[in-house]
Formats: sequence, C-alpha cells, structure tokens
Amino acid sequence: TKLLEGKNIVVMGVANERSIAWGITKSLHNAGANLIFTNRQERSYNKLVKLLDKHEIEPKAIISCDVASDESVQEAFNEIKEKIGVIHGLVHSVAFAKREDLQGEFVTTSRDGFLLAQEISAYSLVSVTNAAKELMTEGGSIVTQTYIGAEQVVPGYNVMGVAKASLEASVRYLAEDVGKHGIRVNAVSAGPIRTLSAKGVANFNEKSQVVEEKAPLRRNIDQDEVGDATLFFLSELARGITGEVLHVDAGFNIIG
Ligand code: 0WD
Repeated sequence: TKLLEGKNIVVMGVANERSIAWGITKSLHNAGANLIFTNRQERSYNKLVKLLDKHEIEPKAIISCDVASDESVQEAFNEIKEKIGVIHGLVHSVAFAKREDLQGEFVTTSRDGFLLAQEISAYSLVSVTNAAKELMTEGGSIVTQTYIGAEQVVPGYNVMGVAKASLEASVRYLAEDVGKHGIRVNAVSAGPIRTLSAKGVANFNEKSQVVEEKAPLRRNIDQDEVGDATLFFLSELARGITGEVLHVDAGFNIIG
C-alpha cells in the first residue's frame, strides 16, 4: 500500500502552480492521501480548483482560512471536523512580510512590519497546531516550511529571517507540547525556489546563483523535492522524528 493511503491531510498555502505547497500536494496525492485545502484569497481558490482539475486530483474539501484571524482559523478547523472528522497531517506553507521590509537594512524595520511578519509567518503555526491537534485523535504529523535565513544573515531576507527563527523555535516548543498526544512537528528548510512570495525578496536571482555555484550538488532544488521531504515527515517512515529542521537545499547549508 501507499505511504499515506487513507490518511487525511490538510494543506495550507497553495497560491498557484509555483507554490511549494503545490509541489507538496503532488507528492501527497501520489502517496494516496486524502487532501483538504485551505487558502486565504478568492484568487488562489480559483487557481487551486483549476490546478486540481488539470491534475485530476479530487479534494476532500477546500476551505477558506486567513491565519491573521483566530476566528477564521477556528471556523476552518470546525468545518474540517464536520466534513472530514479525524485528520492525520497538516502542511503549513504560509508566510508574509511587507515588501519594503525585504530589502535594504533590517535595522529600519518598523514595529508594524516586524509584528506582521511574526504573526503570519510564525504565530500562525502555533494557532493552527492548537486547532489541528483536536482533530488528530489518532496521532499526527505537522510540517512547516522554513529557510536558512533563520540561522544566518541572508542579506535582504531581514524581517522574514527573524520570523523564521521564531518559527523554528516554535516547532521545538510545539513538538514538546503535542508529543504526548502522538503528534510530531517538523520543518523543511528549502533552498530558494522561484515562487510568488520569492518575488518579494530582494536579490532572489543572486541567491539562487550562489547555490548553483557553492552547494555540493551544484544546483538548486525544486518544489517536488520539498514535496517528497514533506511526505517523509508526514509518513510512518519519520515516526521517530520530531522538533527537527531538515534542509532540502542541495547541501548548501554545510558549506562555509
Ligand atoms: O524560496 C522560497 N520560495 C522558499 C519559501 C524557501 C524556503 C521556504 N519558503 C517558505 C515560505 O516562507 C512560506 O512559508 O515556504 C512557504 C510557502 O512559500 P511559497 O510557496 O514560496 O509562496 P506562495 O506560493 O506565494 O504561497 C504563499 C501563500 C499565500 O498564497 P495567497 O495567494 O493565498 O496569498 O501564503 C499564504 C497564502 O496561501 N498566506 C496566507 N494564508 C492564510 N492566511 C496568509 C494569511 N494571512 N498570508 C499568506
């Protein structure tokens, strides 16, 4: 049988075909998962419906969820509980910062911009984990998406690097809290991938060029590779792993 046969997995954050969450969707679908999607905007909803149709993937549900609102998160998981019941996995592939905070110097970050990045990119994992754990009555696995800017200074990544550091620490604290319920929490740290969100980060092209030059594999990675690593975390193959950050970056992070 397939790795995720009969498992109900919630995927948050498909904006379009380039989204990391779309690469993840393909991996999970091929592994036999039942997929439930949440997205924020009407625009992404329409794109997602078309994409699923094109790839002949039948969603169990598509539910609107804006992680900026506690009410929206609670309503989304109430709806999932009504329609699906038990869930076994959650993919968190959501982040946001103001474009003006993703260039120039970090030191000029505004209070608003700092809090917004923390709220959407880090706190959202806390709130959805709290809501999802109620539906993970058979145990479960939660996977989020992070970036090396959490560990090192990546010029221009700025406020998002600090938000990702907060996200990675949250992964560890959440792993401790929900571990006693048989729920695991992990993160994939992907190399740079050209997506809608990546467009907002200054010097994106430069970053992916540096990876091609310096990474042990001498290339960038793609959404499908992140998808397969996320599938691993969601599957029984990773049953002994929690609180972990796994680099899917062609080895870039080991090079000084
Ligand atoms: O190089 C990259 N692209 C990397 C991205 C390298 C390493 C990590 N990541 C991370 C990102 O930081 C993010 O956490 O992967 C995750 C997904 O990013 P992506 O695939 O690059 O970005 P994108 O395709 O733009 O999807 C981001 C989605 C949004 O799409 P819509 O159209 O709905 O805004 O983030 C979601 C949203 O789905 N999002 C929200 N979802 C719910 N509530 C919210 C919100 N308030 N804000 C953003």
